[in-house]
Amino acid sequence: MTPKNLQTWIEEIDQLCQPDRIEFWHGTQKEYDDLIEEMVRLKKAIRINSDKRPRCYLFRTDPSDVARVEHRTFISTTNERNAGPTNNWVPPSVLKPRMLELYRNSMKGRIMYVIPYSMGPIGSEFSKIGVQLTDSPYVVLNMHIMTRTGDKVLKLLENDAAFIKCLHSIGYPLEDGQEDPVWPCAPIEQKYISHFPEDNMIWSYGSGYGGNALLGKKCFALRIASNLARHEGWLAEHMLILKLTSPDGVVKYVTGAFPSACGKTNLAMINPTLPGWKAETVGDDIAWLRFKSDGRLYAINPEAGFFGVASGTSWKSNPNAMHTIASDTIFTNVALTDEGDVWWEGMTEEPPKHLIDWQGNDWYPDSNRKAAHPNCRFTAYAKNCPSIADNWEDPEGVPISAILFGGRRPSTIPLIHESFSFEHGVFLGSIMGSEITAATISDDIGKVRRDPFAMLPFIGYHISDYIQHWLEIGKTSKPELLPRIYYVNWFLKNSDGKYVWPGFGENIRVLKWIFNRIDGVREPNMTAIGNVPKPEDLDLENLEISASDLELLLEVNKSAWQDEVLSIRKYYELYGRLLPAELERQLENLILRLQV
Ligand code: GTP
Ligand code: SPV
Ligand code: MN
Repeated sequence: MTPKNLQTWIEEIDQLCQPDRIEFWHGTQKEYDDLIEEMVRLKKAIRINSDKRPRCYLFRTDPSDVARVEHRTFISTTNERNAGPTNNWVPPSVLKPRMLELYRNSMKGRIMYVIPYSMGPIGSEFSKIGVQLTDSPYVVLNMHIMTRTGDKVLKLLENDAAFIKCLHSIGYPLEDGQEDPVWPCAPIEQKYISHFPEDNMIWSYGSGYGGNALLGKKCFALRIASNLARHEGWLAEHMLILKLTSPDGVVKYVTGAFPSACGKTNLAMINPTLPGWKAETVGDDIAWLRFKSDGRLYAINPEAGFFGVASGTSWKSNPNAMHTIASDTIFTNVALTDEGDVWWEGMTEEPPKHLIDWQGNDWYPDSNRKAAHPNCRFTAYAKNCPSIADNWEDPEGVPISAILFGGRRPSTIPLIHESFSFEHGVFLGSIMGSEITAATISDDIGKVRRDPFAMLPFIGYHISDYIQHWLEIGKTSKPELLPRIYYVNWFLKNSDGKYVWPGFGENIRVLKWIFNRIDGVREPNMTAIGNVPKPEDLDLENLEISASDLELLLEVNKSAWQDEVLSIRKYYELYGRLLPAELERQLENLILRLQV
């Protein structure tokens, strides 16, 4: 039985969007198999050679619909103040009528799917329910992998329980007899990824790709959830969750906030190169965190799958991901080999002699263009990951000992530094910067931008209130129970423009130092910006690294930091008079320390 509040909403959207018919997603494998078969029959999906990769499929999107569209993403609050300076704002009184016009008859000629889904393990006290209405079968298939879907979730909505209303249309109605393109979507200026926190509602129109369309992910689990978290006293963050076991059998959990395409999935699936260390995956993109009565911060992964960057993923860099995507995976915008398998840049050292590129054209190594789109992705079940932790679905979550911030910074930021306190850690989160990656559509890819807490595109409210919320939540527990905060940078480059740090499995060396620091076993070098390892305390056994490279990795260059301070000062102007006093204090202290 459909709950009455859900039924009423479905009828309203049915009237508005005029789909040919409505289908409920029950969440079974059979439905998934039937729908994907239908996609293959309609030539909207390509079956990957099942001898190579059973039950895997390739989708190719329209070249205009390949990543999140930040400039078309809106936080729609009555007052502009509540969206703040980092979000695009249009008031609901303007945005709703504009979008209603677009939604009118937008599902003609299509099926509207009703997908009840849970973010977080079903029935966990910390999980939340959404219902997505969508006219995109691709979205349905992806939601099936990325979230817990179907009847078991619908059951939780009995008694008219509240849920997040998520409306999605690709914005491409079909008239009778009109031919359907392979990837229908609306032109960029008609795309809207809109959030109405006052109504707990998401309206997405015109895009079928990733975070624009899989509404459980960035729209719900970050933008809407960050609003709920702020009022309910918890945190919704763009973080991986990693379980680490030392050779002595001691377990610690760490989270890491790195901007899009900056290494979360890779760190979450790290294959440690140091003997005796074990790493297991709890989550790779989003963490919901809250303090429990023991005073510690606990995290759950609200997702059930990975929507991971394929580019750069190889047996060498991320074997756990390669195992995960060996079957039952949806690939988007990757290249196709002559054997009917998938390929992308970085998967093998030598590219194949011939490929079909992500747009369906012949490709040769001398073609002078990428065979796969830089933001090509795999959608795979978390449960298929060989490094998944056995307690990854623990409804209580896992206790966090350390939080890592990081990003792509070719200079200035050392390999690792430790904050002096929780407040200093919040300051480090606020000044995070990173090169813009292909995970968003932008003309500025490669330029460094400030991306506080890796949440710039995902904070659903005012940035100052967000920072203040972090500061306040830190006061709800004892300092010694709070997670320690670190800043890492795997992406330092030398004067030849090459990465100095080998990264990937070797990042365990940095994690080991953190592990020891938490236990208070190693004294660090105290610098103006934070605590840096003494070179002898970084385990470099069996790693070839020159003395000059090591110096570069651990260096705090005062003149570069003088420039950094000016840039932070400029960036803080964005906050205006709402800059939290603690950030101002931290910046002044940094300036003083740099003068010594
Ligand atoms: P989103 O899914 O967009 O949030 O990305 P993510 O943060 O999960 O990034 P991911 O782990 O998918 O990595 C993105 C890219 O960075 C891939 O091409 C990786 O190969 C590369 N990468 C990840 N970790 C490292 C590292 O330690 N060193 C270097 N050099 N590259 C890395
Ligand atoms: C990101 O961009 O941070 C992603 C990919 O994880 S998407 O789901 O498209 O947001
Ligand atoms: Mn992400």
